[in-house]
Amino acid sequence: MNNKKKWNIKTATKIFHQPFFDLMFKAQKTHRRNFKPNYMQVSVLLSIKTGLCPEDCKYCSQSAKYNTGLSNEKLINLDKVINAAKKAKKTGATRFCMGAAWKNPKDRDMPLLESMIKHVKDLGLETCMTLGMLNDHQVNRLANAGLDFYNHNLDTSPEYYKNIVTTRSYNDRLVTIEKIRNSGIKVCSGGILGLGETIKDRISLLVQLSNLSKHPESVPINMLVKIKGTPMENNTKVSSFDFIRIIALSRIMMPNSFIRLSAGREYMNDQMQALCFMAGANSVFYGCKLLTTSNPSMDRDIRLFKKLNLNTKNISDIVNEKMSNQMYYNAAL
Ligand code: SAM
Ligand code: DTB
Ligand code: SF4
Repeated sequence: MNNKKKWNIKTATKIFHQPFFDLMFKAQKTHRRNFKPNYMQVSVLLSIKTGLCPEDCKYCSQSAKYNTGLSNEKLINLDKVINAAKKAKKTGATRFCMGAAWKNPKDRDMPLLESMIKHVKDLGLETCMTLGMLNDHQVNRLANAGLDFYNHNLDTSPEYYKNIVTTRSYNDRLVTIEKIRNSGIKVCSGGILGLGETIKDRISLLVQLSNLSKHPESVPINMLVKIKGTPMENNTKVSSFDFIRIIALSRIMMPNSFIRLSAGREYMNDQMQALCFMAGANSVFYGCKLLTTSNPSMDRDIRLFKKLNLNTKNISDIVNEKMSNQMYYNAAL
């Protein structure tokens, strides 16, 4: 990851527009050189503080600027987090991601956040948090508590960003990502497709991500989930093939990163998801809820993983022919 190639829009655009099967072949070859081809990393997501966010991200159900009908919730207590993490562990997830609708955490919240990290790690899960912008002191505290990953997305190109968020700048995001990188916490950073951006903006986002000081270990690619009440509620749907091409290009540009097929999977059929996996996506959020919106049910995902013979680290231990759906659900609940 350190001897990485420097990417520019011209070269990346040429690859993006290759004939579809040539692009898929190149992405699959890159994937097989760097990863086990039939392995899927699974993370479970939990919202630890919901709604009333002071930022104005035009796609988000949680911004206080839009009337989305969301029920807001203050920072939840430790027991709720531990219980959710135990359930996640039972279902075979290997990483537990905790998200808060904040511009930045307050110092008074840090002790609770640190306890959440410690307790979740004690269950044998990797930890990830996404809490907004961080100062140096906060990054160090999270690193010392043992946080494994921090999610902080660039979302779109630097050129298009001001059309999506006005309460912070692209540079603010880059600064926080660099702080995380320097602290030793692994970086999770990606974007969303469907914000009204052009293909060039999507490629420019990947150029930004691939030219960070080190590639993010994890790159979530979200498909916009249209939220009623936000300025993006009537956005045009992204073409499926353009979406798959962006996954393939992400794999080629960041060959060692886990590419996560993130929000929007609920609206993708099995064939679309399989093409995304073939293009190099090797990570998903698992469980019927993302932060505030829904995700495919676990049994739908298990059926899909079985059809594709995909292994997750633990799921193959609990999902086998002898286990009835009811037993599986009991384990998952
Ligand atoms: N508040 C923190 C922040 O913005 O960094 C963390 C949570 S935020 C919900 C994490 C990411 O989820 C966003 O950067 C965005 O990429 C994605 N996201 C949020 N709402 C979405 C939506 N409606 N559709 C698709 N992705 C979404
Ligand atoms: C990311 O890129 N996608 C996740 C995670 N990082 C935190 C969040 C998706 C949120 C989808 C909308 C919702 O459920 O509110
Ligand atoms: Fe707040 Fe994050 Fe939603 Fe933006 S994406 S409004 S920062 S919760």
